[in-house]
Amino acid sequence: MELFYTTTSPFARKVRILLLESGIENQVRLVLTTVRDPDSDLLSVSPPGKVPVLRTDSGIVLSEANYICAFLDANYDEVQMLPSGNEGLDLLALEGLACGLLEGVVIWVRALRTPEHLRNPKAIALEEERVTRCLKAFDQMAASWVKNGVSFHLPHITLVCALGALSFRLPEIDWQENYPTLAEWWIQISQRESVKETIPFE
Ligand SMILES: N[C@@H](CCC(=O)N[C@@H](CS)C(=O)NCC(=O)O)C(=O)O
Repeated sequence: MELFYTTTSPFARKVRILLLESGIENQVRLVLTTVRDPDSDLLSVSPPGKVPVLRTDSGIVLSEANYICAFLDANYDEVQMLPSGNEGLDLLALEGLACGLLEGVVIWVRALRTPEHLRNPKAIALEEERVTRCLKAFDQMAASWVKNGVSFHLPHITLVCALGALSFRLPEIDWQENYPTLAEWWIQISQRESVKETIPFE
């Protein structure tokens, strides 16, 4: 299998962390690619031209991080995206929140990177409010995560990717200052090899 990725993409990071946490990273060849680039090798593989993309051994091209994770979960015993039963349902609900935060962060960053004269202040404020609501919710939840020790399932991976993107793209937004419990969890979780190995860089 081949995983097309960039070092900055939080969506690709999600798949990379899942591979590392499952111990099957050696079964996948990582292909560093470029996006928003007319010469990118990715375009002939996947017309949307977004990362991550997974090309399976049989040549099927999968895009969208969540579908790639679902494929890995269904095909590799080592991968356990979510536990079964009520715990799994709670984590599925949490995964929805974490995906909402991740998308919010990406859209907010994109809106802020638009040249100033083309910016839409209402759209920017809306995304900022979305991110703020999600961060508040996670800060409250993080109290029991910090107290009860580290559990690390799919929503926690997604949350790491969202917080990592926020720190990487908008370091001036000091979320750790405003959400100290979440920051405490972040410090604990940042010790994991899968998290350290996938820190975004340009
Ligand atoms: N919904 C997609 C989003 C993927 C995505 O937007 N990736 C970004 C990098 S973070 C990308 O490839 N952007 C290139 C572009 O917009 O052309 C997923 O979950 O995989």
